Amino acid sequence: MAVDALSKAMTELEEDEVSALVKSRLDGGIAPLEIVNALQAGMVEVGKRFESGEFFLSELVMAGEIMKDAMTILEPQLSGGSSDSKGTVIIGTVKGDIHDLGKDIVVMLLKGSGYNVIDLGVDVPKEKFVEAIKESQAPLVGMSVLLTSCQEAMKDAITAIRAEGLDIKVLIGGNYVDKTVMEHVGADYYGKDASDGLKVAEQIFS
Ligand code: B12
Repeated sequence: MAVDALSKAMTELEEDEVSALVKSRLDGGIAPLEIVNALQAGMVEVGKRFESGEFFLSELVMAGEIMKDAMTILEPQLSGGSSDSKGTVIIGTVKGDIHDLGKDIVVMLLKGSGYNVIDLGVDVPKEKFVEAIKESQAPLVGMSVLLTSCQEAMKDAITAIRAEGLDIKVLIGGNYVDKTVMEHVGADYYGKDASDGLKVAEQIFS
């Protein structure tokens, strides 16, 4: 199958080409989440090249910067939607993990769909999740993880939340997250992408 031009430009770290394609696709009426999917596919390839030693950390950093610029173009479309508040969702990337681009897309989409989002940022310790849930009384917390080495930190955070007896649903997401990870860490839901996250929120707040 032919590789999408935007995915390819992302993988090849062609900064100008990425922003030009993002803009032209938006102008052409392509859905922002479809554009995100193409960027994400390009990122997965960047990850593979990093893993195989073809790319170094500097290229990973560069890819992150290019993605951030693309998200700046996409943000008004993703988070500019509704102004009414459907409820509060807490979200954060788990302790030890500083990847935030995917989480930020989930945040944008939830905001754009009318949710109030408390974004705890990255490298979030379990205590911070617990504190934010107690303070806000939110019924849903989202956790993001990209490093397999941080899966236990996610489990610890969920265990800490359950130990407090808090009435909250836990939604997890990240590049490798699936049903097995969800069951292992004791989460209630998992999402493969931002729109899965939105579907879970719609279900909980309906
Ligand atoms: C860019 C990048 C970086 C950037 C991050 C910049 C930033 N601000 O986030 C930088 C350079 C900082 C970085 C650092 C590192 N990285 Co890195 N990184 C990547 C890369 C290439 C892309 C990630 C990304 O942004 N993708 C684009 C977004 C849009 O996709 P996404 O994150 O998957 O999010 C989507 C879904 O997963 C989902 N989602 C995500 N979170 C959530 C949450 C919820 C609730 C829901 C519903 C959905 C959801 O929705 C999103 C939108 O659709 C990945 C490769 C990959 N396969 O993912 C490696 C990767 C994750 N990194 C990796 C590694 C090893 C590292 C480092 C350890 C490298 C090093 N030697 O220092 C460090 C770790 C730093 C740390 N402590 O966290 C490995 C992890 C391997 C593993 N088994 O754990 C990967 C997989 C690369 C690889 N194949 O080797 N990285």
